[in-house]
Amino acid sequence: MKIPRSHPRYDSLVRRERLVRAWKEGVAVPEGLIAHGRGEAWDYLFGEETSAPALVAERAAAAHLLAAERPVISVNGNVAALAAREVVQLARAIPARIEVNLFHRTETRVAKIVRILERAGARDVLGRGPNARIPGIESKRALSHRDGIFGADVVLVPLEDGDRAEALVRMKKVVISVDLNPLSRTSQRSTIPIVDELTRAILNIKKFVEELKADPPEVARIRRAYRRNGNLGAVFSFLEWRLSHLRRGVLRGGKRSRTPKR
Ligand code: PTJ
Repeated sequence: MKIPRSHPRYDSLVRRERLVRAWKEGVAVPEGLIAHGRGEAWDYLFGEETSAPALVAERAAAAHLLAAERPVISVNGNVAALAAREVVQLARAIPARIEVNLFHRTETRVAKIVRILERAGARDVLGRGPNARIPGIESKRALSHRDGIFGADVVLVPLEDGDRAEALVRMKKVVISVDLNPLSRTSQRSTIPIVDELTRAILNIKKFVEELKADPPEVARIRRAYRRNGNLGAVFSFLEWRLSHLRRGVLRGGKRSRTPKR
């Protein structure tokens, strides 16, 4: 489908089309479309823009990824559909390894996603032939690589399920999640929850990685200063502010800035 550039919600519609195409090609699962809808609903409430608290978390994530000894980025079907190129560029900037890790795992899907990442410029993508299991997970998400997620000290897990986020935290890893739902188990359990849309979050983290690369004292300062509970609290305060702002706008029948555009 051709989406006119002038459409007020162009970016959101493009993301939808990408996911539908990925589903048709067997890259994303139908459950991924449902997950995306849930994410969209939250993004609508946030005004489809990165909030100030999300930026703070993204900067902290960049600092942790730069300070890591074995940083790894986990990729699933939705992430490959929406942000393959951005993930590969981020991995290169850090530098970090990429591992394909799926909830609805089939070897065919793993191979397809590895190919997408390779076409986007990645090398040595992990995922095929896993050689370790994350303890305490029943699902196929437990399958992992010693050189990848299993052995990592810092893991970026966009669009995660709560079980694995929890299991990775139990393994004493720094778990950075990207999930628009601040109430999800993933956001509640991860070390650095980023409540922002996937593509925006990855681009912002990359920008911060590039800025901070030459400034190790600032990297150390950011890591010391970041407080997850305070940050998540600020996300909820922002939501409260947004809702009261929207309520006033709706009751006045007036402008509702930065949201519902249709
Ligand atoms: O490719 P697979 O087999 O690994 O499966 C991937 C899905 C996404 C189906 C799987 O990980 C899953 O079931 O995820 P959940 O438990 O539904 O969680 C997905 C979370 O991501 C939800 O809390 C959504 O709000 C959030 N989300 C969805 N789309 C986005 C998002 N967050 C940020 N950006 C998005 N674009």
